[in-house]
Amino acid sequence: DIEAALEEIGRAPNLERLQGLKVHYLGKNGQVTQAMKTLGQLPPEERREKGRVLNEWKRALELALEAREAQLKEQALQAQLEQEALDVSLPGYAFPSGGLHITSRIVLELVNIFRRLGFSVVEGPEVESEFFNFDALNMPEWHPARDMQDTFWVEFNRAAEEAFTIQGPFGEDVTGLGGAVLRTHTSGMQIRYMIQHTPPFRIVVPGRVFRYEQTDASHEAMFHQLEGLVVGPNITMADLKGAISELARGLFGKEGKARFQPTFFPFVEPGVQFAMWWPERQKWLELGGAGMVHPYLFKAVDDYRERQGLPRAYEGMTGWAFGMGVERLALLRYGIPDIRYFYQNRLSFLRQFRG
Ligand code: FA5
Repeated sequence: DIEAALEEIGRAPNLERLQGLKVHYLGKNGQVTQAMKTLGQLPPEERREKGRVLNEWKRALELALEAREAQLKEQALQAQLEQEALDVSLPGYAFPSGGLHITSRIVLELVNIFRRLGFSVVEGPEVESEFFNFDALNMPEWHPARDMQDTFWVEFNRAAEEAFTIQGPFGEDVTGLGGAVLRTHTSGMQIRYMIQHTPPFRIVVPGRVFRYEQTDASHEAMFHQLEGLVVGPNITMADLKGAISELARGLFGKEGKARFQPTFFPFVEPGVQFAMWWPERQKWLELGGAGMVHPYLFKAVDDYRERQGLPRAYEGMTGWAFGMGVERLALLRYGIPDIRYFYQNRLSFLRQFRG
């Protein structure tokens, strides 16, 4: 009964049921399909007449199925739209989001100032050979200046950590060059970089350093430094003053300026400590040490290069270097009362400096 079939299709409550009806009438074993298969057994007259009717039914059923399917889909869409309607007046959810640590932000700020001045940014290892951290920087074992940097010594359990080696600038094993330390400053990278490159160049080296300190409000056992190194044929102390002054302006605006006072580090001659003028508070901030690269370093670097089969590259060169405390700058600039807040990971502190 075609009328009943069409009506049933028109009332199909959902797509699943509609699919069932489609199979029932038009599927491989469906009623219409089956009926068409029997046509062959009829006499020609009847066959033509019945064939025409069956084809009409088939077409009618197909149209009805299509129409109902479109209807059902439209209904489903409407229902979905209603359900998912967006109430734009509802307050939103606050998603917890992370932020950069205050140290990372200051490091990025510093590094970006130097990038604008044409410096490259490089990093070095935190577990360092005694040779790069001290000896090559003109601080032999007996040198009193080693006391300035109370040191964490690292002892390898050779049996358990056979695989651990300290690698030199070319990946060579330098574990044998004295003991191993947690680097006490980023200055060791001066040596590593010079061995690996030929002047002229300008680099800054941000990094974590470690000292066996009695901690207090301005001293941590782990903190960060930014090292700078410029080497070339005619580099002078005036260039150093210029770069540090530019850093001061980058940090504190055009009223920023720098002050040098003589001091001693074994790896520079002459050596200075430098401070920056903080216009807002009208005071000087002591930030780090600097000076002209000591000729001893050039010699140590060239000797090392020669041992590696490389030509000497530093005769006739001059250069300057500086090293500054990253947390120290943050302490002063933000008026943070105690450096130990930095790494206690208290959110109440960290959130105040979220970037
Ligand atoms: C040095 O470490 C030298 N390598 C700096 C240098 C580099 C001089 C290149 C000349 C040429 P010093 O020990 O003074 O120097 O440390 C540099 C800065 O690190 C200090 O000015 C201070 O800002 C910071 N600093 C030192 N000790 C600590 C500490 N325990 N906690 C936090 N910051 C520190």
